[in-house]
Amino acid sequence: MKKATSPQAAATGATTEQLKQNIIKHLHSSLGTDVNKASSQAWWRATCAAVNEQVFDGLRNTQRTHYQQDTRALHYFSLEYLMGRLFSNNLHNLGLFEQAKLALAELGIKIADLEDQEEDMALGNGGLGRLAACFIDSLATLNYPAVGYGIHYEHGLFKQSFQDGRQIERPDSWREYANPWEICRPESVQEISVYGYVETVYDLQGLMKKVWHPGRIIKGVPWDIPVVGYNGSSVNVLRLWESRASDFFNWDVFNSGGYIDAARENIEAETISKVLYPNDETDAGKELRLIQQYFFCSCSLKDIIRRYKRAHGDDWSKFPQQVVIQLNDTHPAVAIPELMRILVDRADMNWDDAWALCQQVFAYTNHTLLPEALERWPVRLFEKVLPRHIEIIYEINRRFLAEQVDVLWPGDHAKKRKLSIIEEGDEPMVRMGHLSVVGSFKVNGVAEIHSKLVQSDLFPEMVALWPDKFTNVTNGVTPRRWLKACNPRLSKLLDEKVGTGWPVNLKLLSKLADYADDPQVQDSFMAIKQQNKADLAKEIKKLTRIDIDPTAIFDIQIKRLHEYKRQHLNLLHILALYRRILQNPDYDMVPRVFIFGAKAAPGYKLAKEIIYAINKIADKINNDKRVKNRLKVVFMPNYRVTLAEKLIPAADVSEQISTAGKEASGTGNMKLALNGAVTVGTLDGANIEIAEEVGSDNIAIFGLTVDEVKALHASGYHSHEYYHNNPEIKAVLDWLETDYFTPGKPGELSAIKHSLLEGGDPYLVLADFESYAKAQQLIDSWYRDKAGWAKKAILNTALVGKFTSDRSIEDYVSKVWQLTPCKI
Ligand code: GPU
Repeated sequence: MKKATSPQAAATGATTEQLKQNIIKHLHSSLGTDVNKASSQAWWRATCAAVNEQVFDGLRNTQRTHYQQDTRALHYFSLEYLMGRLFSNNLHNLGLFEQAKLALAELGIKIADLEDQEEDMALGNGGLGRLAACFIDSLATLNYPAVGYGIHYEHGLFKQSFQDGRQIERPDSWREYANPWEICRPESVQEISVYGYVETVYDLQGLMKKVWHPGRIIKGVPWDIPVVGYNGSSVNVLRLWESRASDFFNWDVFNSGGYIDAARENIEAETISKVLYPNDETDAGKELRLIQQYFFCSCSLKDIIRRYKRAHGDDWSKFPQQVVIQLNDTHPAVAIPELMRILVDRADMNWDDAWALCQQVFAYTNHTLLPEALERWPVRLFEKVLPRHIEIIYEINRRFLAEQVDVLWPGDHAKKRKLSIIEEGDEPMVRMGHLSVVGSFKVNGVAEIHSKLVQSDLFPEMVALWPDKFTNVTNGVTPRRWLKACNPRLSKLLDEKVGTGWPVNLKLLSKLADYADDPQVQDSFMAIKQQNKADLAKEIKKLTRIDIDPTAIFDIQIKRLHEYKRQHLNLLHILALYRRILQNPDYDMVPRVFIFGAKAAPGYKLAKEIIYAINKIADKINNDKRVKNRLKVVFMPNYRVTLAEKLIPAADVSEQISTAGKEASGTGNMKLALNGAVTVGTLDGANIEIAEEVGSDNIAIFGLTVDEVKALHASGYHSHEYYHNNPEIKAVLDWLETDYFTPGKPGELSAIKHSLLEGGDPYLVLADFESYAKAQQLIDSWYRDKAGWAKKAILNTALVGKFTSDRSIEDYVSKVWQLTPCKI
């Protein structure tokens, strides 16, 4: 008997049919092809176009509502947005994924094949850029008026491949054949200036004025990427600026007969947004990078001011009420003197009023304590590129030192030297962190411990000056992408056990804890993990030709390659296991596959040596019959958002092993725990808060604490002692110097050993080795107890609801932004 169709199912049927017709329509009218001969590319583009009909409706409604209600809005300034693919994310957030899947199936198309047509939008390096992407998803989902501002890089993060185990970089051309999700907005073009000189002039009243005569004018062309909130809430925008030569400038050169010169000027202007700097947490200090920073900050501020003036004219009094700007690290800190310049030089506001306004608008997030990542620009570079801004920075600094520092610490020159925005020396430098703190009304770190260290170690005097300025907002990740879309099997189980509200109320997952001991739920949960692992095993075979046992423990370390993240600690432990197996053919261990994903900055030598070593050692171990499949090592090439979405649902063990005090927060740790992986981790960054949430039975903590790290450094750390006192450490380090892993070429892997011994082991790899190996033993013994492990995995998923980026955004709203949601 035929079941009566529910109204909901009927509506779904209608959308499916509608989608189908729309896809065909776009195949014809947008792609100029038809169902019989369309390529997967064409099908994908036609489907995007069909989906965009709804996206653009939502966008128009949202923008109209925000305009009519004249809402206060957040402006997120970030050099990086690591968006990944938008296809399935947009479908999920619009609630259309199942319908689209069905519609395409009826047309004989597998949706997964279409997903693979899309290039990742990789306009970022790592955690900082991905955080920005999660935040704009949450802002739209929670109906907060917000715009993300950044750069429309022509080339995102390089693509990685391996040649004889060494990293090769190739350019990323994500929009070579156009990107269906972006809209160019020529009506909102901005022009900005760089170079030139500053003239001092006096007006009719005899008042001094500074006039900047720019050396070059550059056009910023905005591209808007709609950001679709979950459940058809708001559709916000990510506005990315592309640089072009200004028409005015071209015309000028052209008229003077310099046709070739004009072409060259074009190329120079276009260079600004050409490529993302691939350095993660290192200050490159290059002129072009400073110009990138200024270019997008200036375009964005002018865009904000244009919108404000449309509603409020020349009355600046409501500006701080309407506008809040979040600086994603110090990369956009030049926005502070730029707003001062606009107010003082262009709007003729007096300094005190302008500064008061500025200090109500900016807030700054610090993402690292690593000294090499704290941005400093040579004063002489600033003088050349932004001659007016350096004057403004000097004036901000003069007043800060006279009116704040000298008042609290009268006559204390050491304090002034330490707090000055200008660092004195042979090459005077602008300290962008200092500038950011002085110019902002709030400063936050990204996990509890990190925020404490920002206050105690990085800016203690600033805290003394402004105790209320400093706060914490622990990072989070969007559960829409990092659970619902990437792990559909687990999502379905969660829908059944805790209801369907969890994607927007992640704390609901805690209901799953009630089932942690339920054998049936344990079986379902682990069966899902097993299926995800089988899928990943196939992917690994496809990408690396390596066969792995899908029932082994999948132990995953995915993140940028950095000494402080200690991929080499993981590697030394792998070598120790391998050695134990060779020394004892019956060595008893649960089979384990160690999986890495990591890009190294192209100029970071040791990081690249570590990649090479992992690949060489993997090669040896994977082909050694004596290992009998107890151990496999896989380095997945070209780690990126799309690969993370395949790895994370299949992880049993999550490696979060940074030296305590070095990882500001981490966010991969959250994604892996959310998908039921058990963390092996140090008490660093957000690991500490994850441990608090899941409890000590469900996480393997090891290693020195922040205080112990400090004490060890203070008392004098000698890595040699660990080398001489621990035979296993000595053996594996010496092994690296032989030609065992690189036949005929001894010493090819010795860079790691040298950095740990002669190099002094700055990240305490050897000091933490023994404790790490013990934690790994614990994981091994835990895994042998099937029910016990299932319980731990379930509790990880159940108890990490805190780490949704929705919670982070609500924290920012209440502690920093003071926004009101605006229902569309
Ligand atoms: N982070 Br600064 C980056 O990914 N890139 C950077 O340039 C800087 C920081 C990361 C932190 O290392 C990581 O701990 C944190 O979770 C992430 O930012 C987001 O806050």
